[in-house]
Amino acid sequence: MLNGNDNNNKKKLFLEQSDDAWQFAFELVASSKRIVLSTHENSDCDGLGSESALFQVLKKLGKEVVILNPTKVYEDFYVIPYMNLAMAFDDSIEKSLEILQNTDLFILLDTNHLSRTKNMKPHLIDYFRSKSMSALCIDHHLDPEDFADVMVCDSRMASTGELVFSFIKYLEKRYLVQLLDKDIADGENRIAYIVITQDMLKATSASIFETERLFEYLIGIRTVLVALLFVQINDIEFKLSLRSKGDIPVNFIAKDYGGGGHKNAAGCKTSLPFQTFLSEVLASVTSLIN
Ligand SMILES: [Mn+2]
Repeated sequence: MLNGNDNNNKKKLFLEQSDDAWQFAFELVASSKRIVLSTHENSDCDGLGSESALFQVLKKLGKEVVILNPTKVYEDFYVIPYMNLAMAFDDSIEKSLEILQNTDLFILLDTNHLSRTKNMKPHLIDYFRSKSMSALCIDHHLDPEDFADVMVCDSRMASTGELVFSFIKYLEKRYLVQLLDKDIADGENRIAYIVITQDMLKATSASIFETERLFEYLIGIRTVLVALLFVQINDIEFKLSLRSKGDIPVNFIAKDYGGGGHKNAAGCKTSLPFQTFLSEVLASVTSLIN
């Protein structure tokens, strides 16, 4: 639900989460390089857990991310990953201001009132006014104050963590769609493939194991009959995983390269030049489904 109640119509306040809401939030993230995550003073598990999750995802997307809270994280919360890296504004005001000056996007979690950012508040207002940084607020409390460019404040949710989880799922989908736009292979979108290089794995600190999850999205596309995932495993070798729907026996293609598997799920490895391998496999899959 969109309540465009700002004069310049630029601020978006959503009182219920939706793809529409997350799309605006995604656009803020996509156009920002340096991001600060924050939550309310005397932070709790919901705010800190939300920071921890977003910190990890945004880092993987290549962003420079700093967790900067109004007050110190209580040491018992250091069990939440990366909370030992959290800075407290009150403990290092000069350094904090230096960071905020160079921030593109400020994400406030688990509160929808700037007064809960305590001593950071007047500085934040200045930065928002001068448009030196954008703001995104994700929260689940009632009566949001309309201060951020995009606010997703869904009070139906029991926690901010749930909202952050939905947002991360949305980010995953959006970033994958960007890949797919380039890589859907045949005119009728019956074959979809993704190529993951060593450089991509390094840039995102992702493991080969994590790439397997991409299949869910590829084979989940309505028109796709065969999904292929090419992963570069070292300087000379590529691994190919294949999935298919219905009666399409992709294990026959894997067999051609010394691999194997089941009718609907198979795999193989090759040290052929990648472009040769790709063309051969696409030709084989095309003849298999025709
Ligand atoms: Mn909460």
